[in-house]
Amino acid sequence: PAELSYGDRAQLQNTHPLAAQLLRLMEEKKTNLCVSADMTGCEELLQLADSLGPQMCVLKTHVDILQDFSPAFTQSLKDLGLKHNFLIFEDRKFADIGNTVKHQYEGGLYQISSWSHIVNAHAVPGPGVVKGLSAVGRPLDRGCVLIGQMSSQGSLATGDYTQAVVKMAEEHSEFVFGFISGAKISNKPEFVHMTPGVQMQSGGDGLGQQYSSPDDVICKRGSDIIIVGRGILGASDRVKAAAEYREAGWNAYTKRLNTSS
Ligand code: UP6
Repeated sequence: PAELSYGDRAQLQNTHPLAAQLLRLMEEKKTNLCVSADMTGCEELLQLADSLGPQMCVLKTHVDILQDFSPAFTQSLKDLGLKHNFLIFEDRKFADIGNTVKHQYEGGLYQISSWSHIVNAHAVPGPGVVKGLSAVGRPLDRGCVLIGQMSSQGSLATGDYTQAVVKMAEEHSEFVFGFISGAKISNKPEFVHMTPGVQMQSGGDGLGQQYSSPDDVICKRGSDIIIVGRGILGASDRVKAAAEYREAGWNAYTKRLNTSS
């Protein structure tokens, strides 16, 4: 069957409202690039978000690596998200019992639920992790992606585990709208797949990371969003690099649409 466009999928009955917003903005901005803003300073991160804002659909953070975190930083980040029309994804990888993740999501120093549209979780603890996150996130119209596969060498998230993650997502689709995975792992078009471990050249980083190209990830393996960190952050001209990843990701998507019809 012909593949649905991002815009078509935004309109499906079963698409989570946040996924619909994301798919719509991807279609409008013509980008499936998520920038992984793995910086250690707030000002540097905000500058990056402002300069790359027009290129991306999602900005991904690791807020616990910032040396100078402050609540004012999250307000500025939210403002930039509105200015450039991107969503914010705190890559917290929650992996504890429901009651604990509830506190980790809502409270503490970072108050993640107050500024991050998207969070992710490991399915290892069982459905309680989703229920705990959902108790905080649903009233705020947030959404979650489950980690179905990982890009790192020797990952244990494979095979039956991955299938169990898909089932857990389907059973909690009021809050879970997609996956972190190397490939499309659910055939349901309302789910969004996001893939880290992307660079133009294949290879790795000496600490287990393994890279695939935008074309492999989006066109061959059927994922929806490329997550790129050092491929952009390590470039001498980050705006140019982001534009190149954006173009490569979008070309791979249009190629997939054209070959499926
Ligand atoms: N990430 C992975 N692989 C996964 C899940 N998450 O690399 O399976 C995250 C990392 C990092 C980013 O925590 O923030 O995606 C990848 O960065 P890179 O492009 O610089 O390798």
